[in-house]
Amino acid sequence: MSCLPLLVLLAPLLACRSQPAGDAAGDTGPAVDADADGYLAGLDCDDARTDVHPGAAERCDGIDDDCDGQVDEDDAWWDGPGRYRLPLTLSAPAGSVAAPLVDLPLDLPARLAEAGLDPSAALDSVRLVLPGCAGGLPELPAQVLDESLGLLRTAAHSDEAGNGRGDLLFHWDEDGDPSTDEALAPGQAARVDLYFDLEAAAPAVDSPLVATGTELSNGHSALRLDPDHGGLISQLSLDGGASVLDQSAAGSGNGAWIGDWSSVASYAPATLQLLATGPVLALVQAEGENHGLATTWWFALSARRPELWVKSRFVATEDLVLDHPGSWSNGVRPFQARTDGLVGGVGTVETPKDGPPTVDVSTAEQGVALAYRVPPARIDYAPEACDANLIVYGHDLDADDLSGSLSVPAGTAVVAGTVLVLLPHTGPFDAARATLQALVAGVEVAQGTVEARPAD
Ligand SMILES: [Ca+2]
Ligand SMILES: [Ca+2]
Ligand SMILES: [Ca+2]
Ligand SMILES: [Ca+2]
Repeated sequence: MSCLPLLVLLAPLLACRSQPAGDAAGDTGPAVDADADGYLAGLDCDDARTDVHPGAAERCDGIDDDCDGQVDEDDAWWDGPGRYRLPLTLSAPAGSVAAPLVDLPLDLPARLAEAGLDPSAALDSVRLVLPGCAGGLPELPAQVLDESLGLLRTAAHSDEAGNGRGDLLFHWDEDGDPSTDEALAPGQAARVDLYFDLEAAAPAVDSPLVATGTELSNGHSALRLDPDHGGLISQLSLDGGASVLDQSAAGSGNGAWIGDWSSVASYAPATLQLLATGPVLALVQAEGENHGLATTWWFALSARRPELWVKSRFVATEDLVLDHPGSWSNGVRPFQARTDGLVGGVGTVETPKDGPPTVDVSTAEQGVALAYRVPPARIDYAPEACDANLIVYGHDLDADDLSGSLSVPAGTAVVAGTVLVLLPHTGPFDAARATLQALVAGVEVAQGTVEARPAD
């Protein structure tokens, strides 16, 4: 084949490439750019506005800003100053929970770097907006935990403050109106857009959360923690009713308990510290030491839900030996409770095939249901044991044989970080079972790709 026909074909293309861009405007309209936005009138759907042109940010303003023929399409940008947007897709658990709490681990520098963008955005510039101009792009209250605890997730996670990594917490709210609680239907997916790199502060939010170092309440649940007894729960009540839970009065121990009947956490004082408060979540840390274990508990209550989240971590402060570490009487207990407000209540333990084990103690009027969101490595239930209110126990130690004794060097995380959900409820457990299981399953969040806002 000769090269000549190919050269003949290429000649017009080469000629076009050498022309100034403006000379090509004859095909698309008059060679004027009245608003000087860089787009000639034939391409610009409004040549009198510099903020309207192909590639401009589509905003919820009743006009077609980006000249694609669609007005206020679904991916329109929030009319705030945020430079970046990260689409989030929420996926509902199998059960239904009104206004479920969502905990999103967030690493902004990594997400920006993936998109080839400036990775310096600050974590505290994050805002959440419901997409869709028809809904008015309502902003959802959100809260960032820097130096994250990985609150609703696995092992303890400490993190340098101010490095753009942390946890974002919010409640799903379909209409952005916190006076109404909507559920994600089982299997439903929903989108929220996370905007960041904003200079404007988030608007103030009325939050029902009240938090001190020793008490948390939100209009649903009220929690009291006792610093003289391990920092543990001395009262958890619902809707002003009687207490459904009391750890500090437990006779045989709470929390860390390793093979010594006298090692009762509630006999040891603890230091309580309010780590975070509102608008979404309040979080108290209780630190203590008991029989060779440094114990830390985190108690979290959110603004719109009655359940309490309890995370625990126990670390050996000296070389320890656990005798019979697989035995319930000598294992480490991440949680134990008495339910003094439920005298006459009967414990119900369920181990369904398709969900997490749950425990409930209820009267006909009220009760408290419990299940692990993040269980310890070993978990068991002993409702038949001498203390009928022993709920769950276990530990995270990795050992081949838990039938003998187990050496635990100082510094070992005996319980590396469990997360228990406590759901106070009215009526019998039947009414609360599905909610508890959905809480344990949690809302899944898929992060999309970071987008940079187009220029106006
Ligand atoms: Ca224009
Ligand atoms: Ca628009
Ligand atoms: Ca458009
Ligand atoms: Ca609502």
